[in-house]
Amino acid sequence: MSAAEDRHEPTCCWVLTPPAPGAVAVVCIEGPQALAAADRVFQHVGRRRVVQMAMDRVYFGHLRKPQGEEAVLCRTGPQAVEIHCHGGPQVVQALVAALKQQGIAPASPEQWLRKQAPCGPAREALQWMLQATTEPMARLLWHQAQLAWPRWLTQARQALAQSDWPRLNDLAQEVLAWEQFARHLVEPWQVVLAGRPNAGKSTLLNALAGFQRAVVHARPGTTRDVVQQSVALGGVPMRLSDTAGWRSSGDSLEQEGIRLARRQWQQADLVLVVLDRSRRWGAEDERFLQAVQAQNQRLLLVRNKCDLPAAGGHPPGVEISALARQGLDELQRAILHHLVPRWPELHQALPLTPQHAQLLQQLVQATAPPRPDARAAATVLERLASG
Ligand SMILES: Nc1nc2c(ncn2[C@@H]2O[C@H](COP(=O)(O)OP(=O)(O)O)[C@@H](O)[C@H]2O)c(=O)[nH]1
Ligand SMILES: [Mg+2]
Repeated sequence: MSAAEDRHEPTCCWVLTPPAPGAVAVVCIEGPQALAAADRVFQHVGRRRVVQMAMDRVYFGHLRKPQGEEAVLCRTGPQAVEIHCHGGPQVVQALVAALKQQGIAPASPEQWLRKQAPCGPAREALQWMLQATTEPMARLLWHQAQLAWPRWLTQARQALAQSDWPRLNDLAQEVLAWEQFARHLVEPWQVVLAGRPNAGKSTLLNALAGFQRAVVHARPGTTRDVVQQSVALGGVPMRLSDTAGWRSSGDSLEQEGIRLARRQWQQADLVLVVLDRSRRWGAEDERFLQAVQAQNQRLLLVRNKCDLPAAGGHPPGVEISALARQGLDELQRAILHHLVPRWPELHQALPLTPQHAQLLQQLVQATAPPRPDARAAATVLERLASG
C-alpha cells in the first residue's frame, strides 16, 4: 500500500468485547499499520513476527504492557489482527493506551460499521444487528448484510441493464412481501393477555417469562396497571403485557385499569384471550369477548385451568394449565404460527426501514406496465443502494 493510500485509511483498533470485567477481552487492529503495531504490543513465545504468522492461526505470547500479561494473537486478514487477552478493564486499558501511543486510536462501533458496509441496506442491517436480542434475529440481519442485499442489488441491476421490467417488478414485490415481518427484526412483537378477573392471566405471564413477574392472587382485580415483560419464544422477541381483568361493573379504579387494558388490546400484534374453563361460560364472558373483538381481530383463545374439570360452554381454544405448566409448548407454537406464519430464507432481502419500503413501492410503480420508466427505476435503485 502506498503512503497516499495509508493517509486515506488510518489504522484503528476496536475493543470488541463489552466494557465490563470478563474472563477474556478481544481487541482488533485493522489498517495498513496493524501488523507493525501488533509487533510492538505483543511478543510471540517463539519470537515470530506477526508478518510471518499464518492467517487464522492462534499464536501464544505476552503483552509488552502490562508486561508479561499472557495473550494470544490471530491474524484475521492481510492487515488485521485480533488480540485476545485477560478481560480485566486494566489490561484492556493498558493495551489500548499502548496502541494509542503509536497513533492508533480506538474507534467507535459506528466506525467499525462504516468499514464493514459503508452505505445502503447492508449498513442498516449491521446497525440493527448490534441491537438484536435473539440469535435467530442476529443471524438473519448478518445475512441481510453479507448475502441477501448484495445479491438482490446485483440481480436488480442486471434486470435494469436488460430492461427486464417484469423481473425488476417481481424483485421489488418479493422484498415488499416481508414488510410486516421486517418491522419486528428489532422491535419485539406485542402480545397482550386479556381476560376476566381470575382467569389466570398473571399466572400465564409468569409461566411464559419463566419467573414471577406479576402478582398472582385468588382475589379478583389484583392486576391494575399494565405489567410488561420481554421474552423470546422460539428465538422470536416479544413483549408480553398483562392487563387488568375485564368486567362490566367495578369501581372507578378498576375501570381505569380496564381502560388501560383496552388500549393495549388495540395496539397488540396478538391478544391472548385467557378463559377460565373451570367456570361455566356465561353472558358476562360473551360481553367480554365482544369487547376484545371490538378492539382487535388478531386473537388467540386460551382455555386455562385444564387441570380442573371443565365446566362447559366455552369456545374452542388452546388447552393449558398456566399453574401446572401444561400445554405451554403447544401455546408457544400457536403464538408463533399467528405472529410469524413463515420465516424468510437467509438469502431473502427484507425491507429494513420504512424508507426501503417506500423506495421499493416506487420501483414497483416505475417498472409497471404499460409504460415502465427506465430513468425513474435507475434513480430509485441507486437511492436504495446508497442508503
Ligand atoms: N387450578 C388452576 N388455578 C390457576 C391456574 N391459573 C391460575 N390459577 C389460579 O387462579 C387464581 C387467579 O390467578 P391470576 O393469575 O392472578 O389471574 P388473573 O386475575 O387473570 O391475573 C390464582 O389463585 C391462581 O393460582 C391454572 O391453570 N389452574
Ligand atoms: Mg392478574
